[in-house]
Amino acid sequence: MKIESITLREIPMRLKAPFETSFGTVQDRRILLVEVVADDASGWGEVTAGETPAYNPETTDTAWQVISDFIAASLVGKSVATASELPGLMSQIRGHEMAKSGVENALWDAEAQLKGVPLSRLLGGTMEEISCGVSLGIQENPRSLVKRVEEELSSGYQRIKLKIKPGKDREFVAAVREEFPKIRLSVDANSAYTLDDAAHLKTLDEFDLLMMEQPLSWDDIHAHSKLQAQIETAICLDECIHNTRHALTAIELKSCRIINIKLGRVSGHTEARRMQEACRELGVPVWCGGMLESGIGRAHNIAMSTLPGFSLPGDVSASQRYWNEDIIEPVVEVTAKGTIRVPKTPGLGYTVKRDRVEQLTLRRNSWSV
Ligand code: OSB
Ligand code: MG
Repeated sequence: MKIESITLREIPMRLKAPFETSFGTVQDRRILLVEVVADDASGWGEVTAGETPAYNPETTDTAWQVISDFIAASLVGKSVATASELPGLMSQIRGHEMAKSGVENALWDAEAQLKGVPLSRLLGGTMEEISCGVSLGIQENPRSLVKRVEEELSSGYQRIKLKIKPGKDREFVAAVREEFPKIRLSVDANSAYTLDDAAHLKTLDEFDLLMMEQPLSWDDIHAHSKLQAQIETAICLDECIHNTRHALTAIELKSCRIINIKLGRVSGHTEARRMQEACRELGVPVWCGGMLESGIGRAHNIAMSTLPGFSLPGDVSASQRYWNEDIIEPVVEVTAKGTIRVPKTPGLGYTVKRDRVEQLTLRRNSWSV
């Protein structure tokens, strides 16, 4: 495949409702889209960086700069046999995983189209349907949270994840667990606690949670091993894990029993695939996390979730939970039993609404041979 051109765009997309986590609230997303043309196929990727560096160090603007100044020009004109060669070509760039992921994943889409296969199959995925959960932002009070949970359960979602932070944790989890004693329930703290909170976090053991996601510092695998030794609930790492080495370190240190894989955080499909395979060999379940993606990022998440290591429901849910109008057709829909049927057409399996993207584009950069 010869990389003929790369186009980077920024589009604004407003979430239907504000989404609150321990690190802040977002409603107006600033999303970067990458289009790579290779051998006349056009593939799309999404940069999943946030607007601020509160989840990880990247932002929409840092990704724009890194792709513009260090990635795009160096790749245009290059020929590769497969998209899995791209990490090698970007290896001199430290970090900036989300910037790299947007570019690499676009080429994976193009490659799948050129080969006439669904992206899920090109990646080695085997599932025809994936299991879905939802991530609920922090709510005003326990009562309003219970109401939200009820709505999501009636849509069929198989697992509910509650965002928590100090002061908005135990009481909220207790209210949901009391109302729904049997559901698969998780919490995600996005690094809001320290080891000093170990005794408090241990009190969540009684709620029979499927997992507690990233309670401690975003970059501290070691502290999580100390916490995991003190609590029954399985810790799941999100922010700490950027590559397979990190995953292996966390597993060896017993810092977690589950890993959340996000394409952006681990720099793209090549590394995500390697990580799920390594985890599978060690018997550690993984699942696909979400970053409030547009339909393009969502479609990549669906393809990745078909790999055999993804044995728990992901934060991959219907387009209509996020957007009044998505940028793909058809939009992502969830069945009454809380699954998404994996598309069978070549590439991402959804069509990018070019006119809509064009209309929304705030800035654009293009590189071609
Ligand atoms: O920690 O999983 C997270 C959103 C933004 C940043 C971090 C996280 C999240 C979510 C939302 O939980 C998942 C989604 O519905 O896309
Ligand atoms: Mg998380």
